[in-house]
Amino acid sequence: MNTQYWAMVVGGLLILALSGCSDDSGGNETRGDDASGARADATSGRDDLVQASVENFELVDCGDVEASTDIEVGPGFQYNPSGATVPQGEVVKWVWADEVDEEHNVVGGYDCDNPRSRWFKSESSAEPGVTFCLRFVGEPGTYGYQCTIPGHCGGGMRATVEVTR
Ligand SMILES: [Cu+2]
Repeated sequence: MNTQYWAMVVGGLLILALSGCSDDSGGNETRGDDASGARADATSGRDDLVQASVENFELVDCGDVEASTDIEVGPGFQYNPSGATVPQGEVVKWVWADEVDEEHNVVGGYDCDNPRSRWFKSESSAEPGVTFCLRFVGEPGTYGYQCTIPGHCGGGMRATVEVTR
């Protein structure tokens, strides 16, 4: 065996070792989206809100239930009332206002940068009279929601539902 042969073997091993190390980083990033589950609405400016999870809400068909609280969606970037209350276990019904002229929706989470569509998400609609119903089965406390049409939440289209005993 000559020196050239050993140089080739050592060189080959080096290349293998280097390529084996090269993909250690990356692929493990966690993002502050729905995948993170029950993370607090940390940047929402509201530390009084319940750290909810999907189990706190039950999507129901508005045709099958009697809602105990109605909230109007729009017109403009608002829900009315913005601070609704509902007894625990009862249903909130969102109704798209007669004057609505652009798309809105109802999505869990108060932080505009971190909507929780996993908790609940209505359709996006610009149709007056559209409804969305949700039974609040979680612990008493204040729950946030928002409109995720770009610019709406930042423009003020977010609100809360307080669940009472
Ligand atoms: Cu909207």
